[in-house]
Amino acid sequence: MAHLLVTGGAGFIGSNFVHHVLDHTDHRVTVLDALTYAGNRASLDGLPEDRFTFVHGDITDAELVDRLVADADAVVHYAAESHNDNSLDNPRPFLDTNIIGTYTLLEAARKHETRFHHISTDEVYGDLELDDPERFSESTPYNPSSPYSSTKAGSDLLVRAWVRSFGVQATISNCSNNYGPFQHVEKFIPRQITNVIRGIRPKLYGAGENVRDWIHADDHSSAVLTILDRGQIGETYLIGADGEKNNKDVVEQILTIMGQPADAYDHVTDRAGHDLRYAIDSTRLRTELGWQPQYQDFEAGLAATVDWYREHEAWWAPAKDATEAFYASKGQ
Ligand code: NAD
Ligand code: TDX
Repeated sequence: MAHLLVTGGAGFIGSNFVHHVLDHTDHRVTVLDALTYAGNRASLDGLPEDRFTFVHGDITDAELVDRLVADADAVVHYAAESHNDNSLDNPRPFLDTNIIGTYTLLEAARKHETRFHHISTDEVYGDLELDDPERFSESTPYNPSSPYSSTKAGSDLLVRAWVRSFGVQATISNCSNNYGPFQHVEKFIPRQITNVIRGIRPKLYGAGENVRDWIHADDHSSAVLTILDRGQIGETYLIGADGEKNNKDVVEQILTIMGQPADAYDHVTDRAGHDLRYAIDSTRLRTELGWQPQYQDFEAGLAATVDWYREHEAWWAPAKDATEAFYASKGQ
């Protein structure tokens, strides 16, 4: 039994991880989360009180972070500003949380010699042509496009430097696009599902040919637990489930699952600097650490996600109008 400090545990992937850990291990979990617009305390309702503690606070608060890291066996660092469109509108919070926040945690992990796992994204590698036979691997050079992905790339490099210069016991994972329950309505899949529920037509950026490599959030969680258990200190592991789909196909699948005509969506203004394609080669994680994804059927996972949003309107409704007003102001 170990005590994990999970930063950003009230967000989408962090909350899925906390549920996964409490369901599948006997670890104790403390969540540190600032409850920004993206954090939702309700995503952590009903967890066992003897194994779960919630701390409302900021990862840039060095004194608080020091106290919490001192008390943990390992830190799993999910907290971030995570949305590309927000980073194009106002980059500053991305620097504060993704760079200074990661630095603050690393300093505490260094001081207390605490095991550290850093959660990152495939977006640090930039993008691929649609017909490129190569996928991203651990040796792909960094080439981020957006303020979001450049601050994630910066945070990854800080972790590598703290491993090499100070001997911090850290691992890094870079994962592809996640879907599943508890994802904020600003993101592509929940935005379109909740649009259809509200009678709004889905909005596709540009022609919709951009490809994302989808993985269920629960598979991301099992991969992170595997790396925590068996990952080699100082190493990076790419997490992906061979789920490449273009955005147009995903919107059409959502409409079909929800009983609407497959062409009942609008094309809207494209994202500035929009990455064309992400694709992950997760061979290393599978062969060296023996991890396998469980959700191999994207359509079934998507249908379950549609059901979740239909059944949890009280969870997402408070954020919906403000999110759509933001997009409307950008012509999106
Ligand atoms: P999210 O935006 O849903 O959640 C982020 C959480 O961090 C929120 O609960 C928020 O309140 C918290 N937070 C933000 N700033 C904070 C601060 N300064 N101090 C404390 N807490 C703070 O994000 P997500 O989609 O769950 O992503 C989680 C992590 O996974 C991020 O590091 C992201 O880069 C990475 N990632 C995401 C995806 C994806 O598809 N969403 C894919 C690969 C990697
Ligand atoms: O309304 C939309 N219409 C649309 O066509 C939205 C919100 C998005 N899109 C497109 C843009 C992308 O090509 O859908 C794709 C997915 O968009 P997002 O959900 O914003 O995700 P993305 O930009 O790919 O980044 C996500 O995956 C990697 C997460 O937000 C990041 O945190 C993670 O690092």
